[in-house]
Amino acid sequence: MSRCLLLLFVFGCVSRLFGAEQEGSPSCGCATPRRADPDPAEDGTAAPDPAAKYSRGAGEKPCAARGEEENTQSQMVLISGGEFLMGTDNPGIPADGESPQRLVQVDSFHMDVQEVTNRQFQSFVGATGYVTEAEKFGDSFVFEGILSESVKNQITQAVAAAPWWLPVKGANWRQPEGPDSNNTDRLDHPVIHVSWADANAYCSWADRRLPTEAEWEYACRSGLKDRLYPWGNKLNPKGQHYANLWQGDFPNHNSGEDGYVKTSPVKSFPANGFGLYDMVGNAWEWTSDWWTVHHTAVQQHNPTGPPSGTDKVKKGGSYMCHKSYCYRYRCAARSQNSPDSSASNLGFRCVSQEQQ
Ligand SMILES: *[C@@H]1O[C@H](CO)[C@@H](O)[C@H](O)[C@H]1NC(C)=O
Ligand SMILES: [Ca+2]
Ligand SMILES: [Ca+2]
Repeated sequence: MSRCLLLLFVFGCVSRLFGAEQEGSPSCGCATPRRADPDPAEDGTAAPDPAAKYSRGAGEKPCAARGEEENTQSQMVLISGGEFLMGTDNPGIPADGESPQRLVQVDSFHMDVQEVTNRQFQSFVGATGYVTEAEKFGDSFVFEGILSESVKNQITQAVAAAPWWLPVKGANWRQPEGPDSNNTDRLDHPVIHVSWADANAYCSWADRRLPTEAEWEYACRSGLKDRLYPWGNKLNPKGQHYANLWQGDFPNHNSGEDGYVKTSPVKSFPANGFGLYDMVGNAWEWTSDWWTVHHTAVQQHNPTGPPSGTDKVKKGGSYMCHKSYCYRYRCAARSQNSPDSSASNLGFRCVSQEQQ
């Protein structure tokens, strides 16, 4: 958790500024902008774990909600441990730290077959009263192309490097495009506008956790070696769409050839070899790792990323990704956001060591 956010809890609200993403490729169309941190924490591990109070052991959860909640949890699949080549020596976006390709071993774990949905997140909020960071801040980033004219007209502030991202007052997981929208017809779509802490709190409540980047990438590759996508090297085998991405000219025209111009219901596209859906595309997915672009080439076992940092790693790209701007719907691809960021294309899924 950033110190900025910690201050919010301790001293009340500090004024926040929005800033464009400073690092990485300037042509990066998919990476969402961040909430600017006026006082970046030198040590991200110093903050207490805000998720702890939502874990099952915390004892504050109303019992009545348990039954419903149990039924809405994602199915999980066993991902048998093994070794794989993480990253790539042919990076699509070198500045993102996709290389070097390196031998990594991961132990067995279980993974949600799908992104966490609005329905699932709703049962978490119903049981705990959890309030997301976007709701506390009062705004979240929404892609301009999916906003109504009336909401768009009220916004004066834009992000210079990525003008298609607008900070929308009242945008949050319940109101994905702001106050004149709702998620009632999208309960089986991935929850979006959730920060890293929100995602971490959900997984903790479900007796799960966020995947490490290595676990996520191992699961994405599903046993295939040196392939770009979870299913192989061809984006559209036999003319079929295998993920919810962007077709057309980014950011002006999304033809929706794959059936969706925004998020899609989870499991709308084929699963990968491990039985996991939407590993690339639909919503970006938070991981537990802090961000760095420097990786050791030495073989690693269950790597967890740097001990501290200012941004968290997200994987898989989203419905906004097109090769021309955001060639990040590959298993090796990666991007970053500050942990308190939220946006209309960023979600998560959970993993667990034990069978659930
Ligand atoms: C939710 O939005 C839809 C349109 O997208 C609208 O028809 C419906 O009335 C809204 N529901 C609520 C409860 O506001
Ligand atoms: Ca699409
Ligand atoms: Ca995804």
